[in-house]
Amino acid sequence: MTSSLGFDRYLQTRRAEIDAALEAALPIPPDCPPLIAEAMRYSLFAGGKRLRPILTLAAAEAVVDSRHTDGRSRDAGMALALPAACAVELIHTYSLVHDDLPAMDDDGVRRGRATAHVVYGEGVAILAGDALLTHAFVVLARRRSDTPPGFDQRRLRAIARVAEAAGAAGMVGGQVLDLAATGTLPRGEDPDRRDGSDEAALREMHERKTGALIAAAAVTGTILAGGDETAVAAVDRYATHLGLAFQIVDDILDVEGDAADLGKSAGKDADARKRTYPSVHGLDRSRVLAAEAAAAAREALATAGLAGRLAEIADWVVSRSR
Ligand code: GRG
Repeated sequence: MTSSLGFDRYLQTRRAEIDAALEAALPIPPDCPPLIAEAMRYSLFAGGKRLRPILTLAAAEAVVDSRHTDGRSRDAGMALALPAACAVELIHTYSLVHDDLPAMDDDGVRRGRATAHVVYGEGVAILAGDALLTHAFVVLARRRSDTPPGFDQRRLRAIARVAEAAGAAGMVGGQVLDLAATGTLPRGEDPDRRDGSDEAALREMHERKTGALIAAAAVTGTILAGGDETAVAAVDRYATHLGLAFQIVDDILDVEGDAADLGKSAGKDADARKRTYPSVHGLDRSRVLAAEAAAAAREALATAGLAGRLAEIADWVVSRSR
């Protein structure tokens, strides 16, 4: 039972649960070569916040709690969301491994340790990212014997949502916009180089690059736990605002944060002359925008009568220092 815990303890409990599920879900030799198993674990268990899988579980929890079920049904409902929690963290970790490559952001530190390509070389780092991404769908699609009747429909819907969020319409598309915006692509007149308003371009890039997976994390938890369409729509709105708040804070932390706290290099956005919330709006206005987005996230929950930890997660996202 996690409903009576303080928020920090709640996060710790959820992280332990997610880490145990990830550990159990990862391939091990002889099912795969030892090196790829090691490289996948290296980046996955490097101390990430686990925001996305925590969102998945918190959304599932909000759904099961809205039904006022007994403890056993509550735990069973939550367990249905655990594969999606693992899947979004696997995909998120893959994106970090690839983002840090010399061909992209070329970063040497992530989650407080040397990046995967520094330790394993570029080839293995690319393959570890590929394997993390692919394995996410193994975990999501795997059938368990104890799932309720009709669950396959929910599972398919969750798979489609996660795939869309990770692909060309979501994270991959956002990363392309990011590369195009820094002007580093070989083509002079790139169609993805946006000349319109800075604000609209910035928003689109973030909605795709980080917002889509954050929204998918929360929505799949809602779907798998059996939430109705009102709950799914409300959580979708909540997580879309939350994703924006998260990204604004990420941009602020890149200016003001401490590299040791962040576990990655700070000041990279300014060095790369990237368009960010502080560069477009200034720091003070960016803080106001983050707070407004978090408030809008909380309001979205109220419309569906969803309680639980999602509102506290919105507060955490804007008050975090890493
Ligand atoms: C390579 C397809 C591909 C995509 C990369 C998400 C992404 C796209 C790149 C990450 C670069 C970056 C720093 C984006 C800003 C927001 C972000 C995703 C920060 C890292 O997420 P956290 O703070 O990290 O949740 P932890 O380590 O705590 O999980």
